[in-house]
Amino acid sequence: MGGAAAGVTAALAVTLVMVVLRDAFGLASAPELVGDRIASLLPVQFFLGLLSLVGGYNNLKAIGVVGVLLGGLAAGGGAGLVYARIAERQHARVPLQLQPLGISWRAAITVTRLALLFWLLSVAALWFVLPTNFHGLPPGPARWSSALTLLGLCLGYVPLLLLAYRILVHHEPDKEVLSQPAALPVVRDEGVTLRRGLVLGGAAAALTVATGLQLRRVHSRATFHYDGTEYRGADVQAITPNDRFYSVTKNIVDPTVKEGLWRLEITGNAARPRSYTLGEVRDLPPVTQETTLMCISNRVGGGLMSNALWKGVPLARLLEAAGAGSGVKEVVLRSVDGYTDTISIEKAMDPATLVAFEMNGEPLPRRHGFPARMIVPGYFGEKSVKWVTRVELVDTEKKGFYEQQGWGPSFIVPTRSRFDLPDPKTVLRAGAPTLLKGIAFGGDRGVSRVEVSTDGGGSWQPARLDYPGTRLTWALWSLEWRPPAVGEYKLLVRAVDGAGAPQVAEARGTAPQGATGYHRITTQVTA
Ligand SMILES: Nc1nc2c(c(=O)[nH]1)N[C@H]1C(S)=C(S)[C@@H](COP(=O)(O)O)O[C@H]1N2
Ligand SMILES: [Mo]
Repeated sequence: MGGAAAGVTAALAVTLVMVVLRDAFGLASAPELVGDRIASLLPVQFFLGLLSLVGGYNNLKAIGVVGVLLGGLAAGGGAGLVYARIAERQHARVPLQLQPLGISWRAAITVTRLALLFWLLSVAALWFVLPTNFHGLPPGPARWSSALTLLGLCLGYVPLLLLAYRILVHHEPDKEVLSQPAALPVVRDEGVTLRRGLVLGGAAAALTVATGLQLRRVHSRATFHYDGTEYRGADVQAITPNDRFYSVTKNIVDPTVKEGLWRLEITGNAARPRSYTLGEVRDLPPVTQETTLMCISNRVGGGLMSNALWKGVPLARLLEAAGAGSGVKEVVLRSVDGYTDTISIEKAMDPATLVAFEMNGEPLPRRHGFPARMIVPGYFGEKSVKWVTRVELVDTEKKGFYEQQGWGPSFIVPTRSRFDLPDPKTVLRAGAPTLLKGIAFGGDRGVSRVEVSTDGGGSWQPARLDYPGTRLTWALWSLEWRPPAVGEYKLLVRAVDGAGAPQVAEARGTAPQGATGYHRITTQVTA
């Protein structure tokens, strides 16, 4: 019992240090690393099942954090038990007060070995996610600093355990004992034990409170408040304001990149690999390009899509400067948050594929990838890696964060359209003009036509393109409609892309290649 209590207390202290390091230096914490590692191992259907079971990504993230923190405390308690066991056994033979500092060094060595083993196993298990640093340290140093942080936390646990155990179970050396060690009673004064128990309990409570306060601070900056933000409804504009742009992130707390630490590395199979500072990227001749992004998990009619004006540098320029090798098939895009995704070298060389550093005339907001993100038109949003820090040219086919779960293999956005008006909840009047409007998006193929049906798909009439958009953006459409009579109406919308290909009518779910089908709403019309 004493061993477990001491172990949990020591693990609490380690947890507090971990949270402080995460906050102060962006050093990835165990829950983040473990969460990312496990996430990419989950098959997509299982992942989606989990999401609906726990009620969304936010809950899954929160459960993951709590689970890993509790797991750490349990591991700490377990190691404390091992320590106490060995210490007590040793004490029966050679009283602890005869050991230097009253500590069972044999037990300490065993626990140190356990801690090192735990660290080695962690580093092996987490190797692929170790290149993560939320302040923007490049992947190489990020990997080593993550590994060293874990080492520090594992080894730091040991002296904390020794201290906690010694506070709880102290064998007072006295002259008598020293002269006749064999006569030493193992049993301790109960009053003393209680007092010592209270001291340790107080320390544990204080650590819990301190950790809780620290976690609350972290929570105020967490992605829970905005992950899954949608942009839809009556007031949708052609260009989405930055603070309303949809948001999807794997992170619990998004990166806060320090400009000075951040680099953009072009590595891999290249004649002239190179690392750019933010200033150097900004000094290259920029392009400004309007592009719509949409998440693969955006359901038909959903608002996980937005449109912005991005300023940045075509990735092709950086790759040309680096001299991509002839065998290169793909580029791996890596973010400071450990997220990765891939695009073919052809897509990477497409002049519309950008490393963007401005969004609607402002530096990228933190949650949208400051200081730089990829913009990969025509593909689902996950390819548009935020906080990008490395572009690696590879000769083989690699899989990105979500791709490993089994999403894809195609990430090309299918054409889709949506109603933003009428709101299905409002009741329309027969004979009164009412505005139908919405968006249509054809990936990087543009939108040439939008049609609306008010009779469940029996007949179709063309809508007006109020904002035709560009090849890379959505279009805004509208249509004035006078419901002819009282009743229930089934409204449908469909689009034709810029190449003349009609939107796919067949309904399919978001996994694994994005949803298709027509958006349909039912409205009530009264007299
Ligand atoms: N580094 C990083 N990039 C990322 C993600 C992420 O979690 N980490 N999420 C991706 C997903 S799934 C989507 S849909 C888009 C969302 O970009 P936004 O939040 O700027 O709208 O970012 C993509 N890029
Ligand atoms: Mo996404």
